[in-house]
Amino acid sequence: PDLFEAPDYYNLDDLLNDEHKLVRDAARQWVKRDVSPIIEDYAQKAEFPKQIIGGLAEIGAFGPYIPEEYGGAGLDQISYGLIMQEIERGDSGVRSTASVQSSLVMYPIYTYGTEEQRKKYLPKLASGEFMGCFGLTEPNHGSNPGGMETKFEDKGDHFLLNGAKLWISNSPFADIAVVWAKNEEGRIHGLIVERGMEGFTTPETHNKWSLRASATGELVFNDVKVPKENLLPNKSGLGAPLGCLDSARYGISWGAIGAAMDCYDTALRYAKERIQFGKPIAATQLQQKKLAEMITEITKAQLLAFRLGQLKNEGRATTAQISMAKRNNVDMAINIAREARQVLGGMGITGEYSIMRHMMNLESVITYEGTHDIHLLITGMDITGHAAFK
Ligand code: TGC
Ligand code: FAD
Repeated sequence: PDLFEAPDYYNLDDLLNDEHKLVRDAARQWVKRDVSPIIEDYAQKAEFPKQIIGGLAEIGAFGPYIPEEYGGAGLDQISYGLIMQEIERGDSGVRSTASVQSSLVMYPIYTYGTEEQRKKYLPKLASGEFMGCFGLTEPNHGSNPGGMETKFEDKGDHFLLNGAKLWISNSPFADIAVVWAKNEEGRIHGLIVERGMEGFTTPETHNKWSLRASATGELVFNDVKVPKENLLPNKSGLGAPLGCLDSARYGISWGAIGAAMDCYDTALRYAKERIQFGKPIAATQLQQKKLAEMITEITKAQLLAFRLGQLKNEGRATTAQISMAKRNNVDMAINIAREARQVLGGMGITGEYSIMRHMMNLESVITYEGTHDIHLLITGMDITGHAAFK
């Protein structure tokens, strides 16, 4: 990791301002120092490295674009993207923790919450004192969250919540959960559920071959009494959770570039050093094809993410534009991981190098936050006007 040089084939740095570079470099240094040296071990152990929570907060990874008065870093969307890129260069599971905290927990509290909720939760989430998770997916409803069965009833002085969520990042250790559930009329609302509420449990999901350094689990609600002041009042309907996904998916479109960069950088260095048949394998046409295509795809993905960041800064990025970038960039990264692994031959399957871990992680990234198929269907709907998933 000490030798890492970020690919920047089209001089993208010229388009970044001083703040972007400062934020990016701080994140890069931190990942190099505190994440890369330990992450393989934690992935092998299938454990989230809790000791990095403070560091994530320090580099502004918890609420990068949340205003400073609520403890956020007050940065723009390009800085947010660059932070995600650098973190995912280390590990997609660590980036997941940051994505969830920022875009799926702080964003809905900031955007749909009351002033009291903002003041109560946001500063603690920004500092990492509180960790959050986001419960949308259910055992019977993944790509189709609108069919959710988790529900809450108005009991006068409180709500009574029942149901279950599956595949929830950070759930096993989260202090709070932003949970999406239907009221008596079938309308979706967000509720803040706190650890310790009676009837609320968070069993961990074991035996994952992917995203092993991130904790994943369930959220189970058995007659949980949720205080009325924990309802997010300012938006309801499926559009509320989908609005959070727009922000997280945008961050992932940058994050995937980080994983791809690390695979490319590792493969390039290895190819230059590895001698077979009396010459570096980098001097063979077949390995050059792999490496040349990798840098081409990374460059295209960088331009897509950068332009999307500009549109986001102007408040003009559409859901369909975000879907295109998430889908393209994650697919780009997983393909690069697969090719890069082959460049390393047998060494590519070991934990001595990061490539196989990235490759396995990206199998989750291509599925969560809307599968590869669903994002294609969102693009299809946008250009044809027909929703093929209905
Ligand atoms: P549809 O009828 O299209 O829309 C329902 C309502 O929502 C509105 N809407 C949006 N609003 C804001 N932002 C968006 N992005 C929106 N997209 C749609 C829409 O206008 C409508 O409003 P209204 O007022 O007319 O009711 O909904 P649908 O049920 O047909 O579904 C559309 C579909 C399939 C695209 C959507 O359900 C979808 O995106 N499915 C994928 C599910 C998904 O992405 N789940 C992710 C779970 S979280 C996660 O994976 C975290 S991973 C951890 C990490 O980030 O690291
Ligand atoms: P399904 O929806 O059952 O899809 C199965 C297959 O069918 C997929 O290939 C899909 O593309 C395809 N398919 C579905 N519908 C159609 C259609 N109409 N046309 C064609 N093909 C279709 N969720 C959260 O709420 N919070 C989290 O923090 C979170 N973290 C996650 C962490 C990990 C490690 C993973 C793996 C998942 C996480 N998820 C989380 C859940 C994730 O968002 C879902 O797995 C994802 O949305 C897909 O849902 P599913 O797994 O139920 O697959």
